[in-house]
Amino acid sequence: MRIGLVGKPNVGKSTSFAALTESSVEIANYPFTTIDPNVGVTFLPADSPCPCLSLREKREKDGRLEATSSVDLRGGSLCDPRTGTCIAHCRTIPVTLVDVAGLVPGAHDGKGRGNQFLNDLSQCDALIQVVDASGGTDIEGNPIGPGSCKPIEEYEFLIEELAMWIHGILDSGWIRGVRRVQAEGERGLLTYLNGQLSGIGSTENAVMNALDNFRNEHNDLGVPWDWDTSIRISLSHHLRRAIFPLCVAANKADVADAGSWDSLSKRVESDGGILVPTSADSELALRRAAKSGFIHYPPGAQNFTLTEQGESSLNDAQRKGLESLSERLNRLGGTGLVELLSRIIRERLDRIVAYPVQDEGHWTDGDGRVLPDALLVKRGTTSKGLAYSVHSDLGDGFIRAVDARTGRVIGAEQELSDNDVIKIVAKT
Ligand SMILES: Nc1nc2c(ncn2[C@@H]2O[C@H](COP(=O)(O)OP(=O)(O)O)[C@@H](O)[C@H]2O)c(=O)[nH]1
Ligand SMILES: [Mg+2]
Repeated sequence: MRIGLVGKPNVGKSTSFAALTESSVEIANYPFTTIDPNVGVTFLPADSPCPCLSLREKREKDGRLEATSSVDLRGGSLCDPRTGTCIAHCRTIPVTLVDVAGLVPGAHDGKGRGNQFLNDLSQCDALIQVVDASGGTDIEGNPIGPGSCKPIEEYEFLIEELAMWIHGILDSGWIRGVRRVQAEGERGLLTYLNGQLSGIGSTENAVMNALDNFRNEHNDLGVPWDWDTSIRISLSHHLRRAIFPLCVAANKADVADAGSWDSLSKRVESDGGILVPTSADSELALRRAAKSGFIHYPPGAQNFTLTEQGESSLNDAQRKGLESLSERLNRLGGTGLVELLSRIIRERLDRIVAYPVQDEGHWTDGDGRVLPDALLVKRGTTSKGLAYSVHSDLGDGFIRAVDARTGRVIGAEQELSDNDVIKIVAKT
């Protein structure tokens, strides 16, 4: 799973990236800080409690385990995640994040990092456009007074760049494509479009959707070889929507007027996206305070609490800083970043979590690790599909699967549910 952060310079992409991946990247109040994309991993809380909760309940009931003690630093969790953590049965799941810089006017024409930038985007499963909800920077990222630029303009600017990029790709083979349509009809059009665009992440389904909407918008299209540039640009916009649906972080919400993102929010939602107001700055401050041991701030929490160390060692200035941060969080309902990512994965990408294990009794892998992996899979994935996402050999040798919660054998084509624990039996 790979999610890209994109947007004009100086909106808070690198701040979001640094906060979410807890890594250090350059952050500055001037344009063009980032040249190459930063790639890192963030850990998002799973929606459902980790299955190690069920293990604990069963063992406590059988008298094999004492109830969780208040000094247990893991809050009762019994699993042993290979990546991420699990505290009080709140399991975190790794997601790759990319801070893709280089959006400048004319990127589709090769300006700035141009096509390299656009290619970086096409590697992502979903894109988050970070916009400056406070309107304090112009379209090139230069600081200007707050409220002097509208966030909706940033959104329109990006979708325009993406659509024009697609238009350029289509145009370069249009004559050849049209010949194919003359020979093969609608099927040829679909094959041509998907062939041209599969390199930037299109699928036949996406192209089909785009074509349906495109035809609904225009009554009298005529034959493709008569389509002029404006019709082809319109087609490119529909393809953009299908291939690069955008979600939006309305960032710097802490200094924006309430409601300054309302019209953009409506627009994004009518385009099938999600908008969440965010404060990347606050998330970064919170992650740092948590890393230093001053506060408890589990990922996705709407606010924080002071730790014992925080209570005893913070100086007055630090305490004041945290107090105002807490007020801000109450006002905004959290920093929004983890909420946005989680909603994209659940609502836009339609992912559920599955836990493959080798031993259906102990829920361990071959080395005795309890519930080692939490995998994000598309809703509708079958048990055999899960086998393939663990390893292609496991998929090729698939014999059957076992639902480790019930002990029942399940067939290759059975669809998984969120939070399933699955043993796969395969020929080796
Ligand atoms: N007030 C406020 N400032 C922010 C926020 N996020 C980032 N900034 C500031 O915006 C500037 C640009 O941030 P940066 O992450 O480098 O932007 P990028 O060019 O999009 O990567 C820096 O001065 C940040 O401190 C936020 O949520 N609120
Ligand atoms: Mg940056």
